[in-house]
Amino acid sequence: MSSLPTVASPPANPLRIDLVDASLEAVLAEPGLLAAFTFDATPTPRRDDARHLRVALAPAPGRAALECWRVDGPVSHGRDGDIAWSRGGGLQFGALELADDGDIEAVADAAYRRLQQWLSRSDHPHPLRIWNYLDAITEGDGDNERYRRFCVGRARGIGRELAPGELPAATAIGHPQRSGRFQLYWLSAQQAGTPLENPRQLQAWRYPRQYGPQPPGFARALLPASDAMPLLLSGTAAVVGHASQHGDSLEAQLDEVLVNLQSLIDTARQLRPALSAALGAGSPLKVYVRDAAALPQVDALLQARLPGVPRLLLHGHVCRRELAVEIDGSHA
Ligand code: 3EB
Repeated sequence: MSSLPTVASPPANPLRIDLVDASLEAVLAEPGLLAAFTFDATPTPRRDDARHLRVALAPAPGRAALECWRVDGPVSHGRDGDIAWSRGGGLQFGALELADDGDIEAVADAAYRRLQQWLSRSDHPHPLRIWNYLDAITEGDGDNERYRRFCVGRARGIGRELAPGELPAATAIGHPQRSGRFQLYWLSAQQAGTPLENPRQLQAWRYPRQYGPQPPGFARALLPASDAMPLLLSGTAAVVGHASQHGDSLEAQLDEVLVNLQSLIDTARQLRPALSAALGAGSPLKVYVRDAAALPQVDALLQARLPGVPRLLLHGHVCRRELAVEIDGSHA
């Protein structure tokens, strides 16, 4: 019996996501820099480099906050009307910000219509990961709550029902301070990935009517086609089944979130056993905390639970009033 030689081919879609302590100017000078994010409560939009996005969320005091996405270059970038984009390594970053005059349903409809149109004409047509940041996310009662209106507009803008196998991973978080803007950004790829669900949670697209007329269309995580890319974790809160847990305890919510994240890693490892078995140095997390005064407590709890895991703490509102904390990130 002769053994076949193994051919080492370069990874098709390598992406590295890191939280770094560096200057924005230094990272924008790197040839393989796909996107850089800074976090700042009241940023003014800047138009000097399409790869730089200022997210309107304040970081925990005293923390330098810079998130970088890097590919094996080269990267090109530019603007196409209201969309800022960059592409390289089989991946594409895009960002769209629309003025939000208060009708978030109409704003989300317009934004997703534009996104769908843009992706459909793109050679990177598969959205892997989408972030949504909007003002006053839990303002309004019942079906008039802005997050629920956002879900209605998002679904209408997409214009067709997505099959479970095409759902991207996503985050939807509220700006604690009114910015007057809806911020939407995404990572898309030439190759589609595999959306994953969490066995501890009901699929969000199957949420019952009590959460609004339009269930949110996202997958709990997404495994990109290339095994050189990390698992992409959606915004994860203390939801089990469809119900919020531990409304009276931030600490218990945080622990439930960590169980949910571990469950997603376990699920992903059934498909990709080479993924690390637990959150670690290759798992940068963004931690959204509703109450700014609780940021030091959450920081201390995470330092104790996950000392080696890079984290960025942000003041952000979760889309259900009773939820105090949500975490998203990636896992290599
Ligand atoms: C949840 O589990 C929390 O509407 O795109 C998390 C991630 C949440 C994405 C979205 C909402 C979204 O339902 C909320």
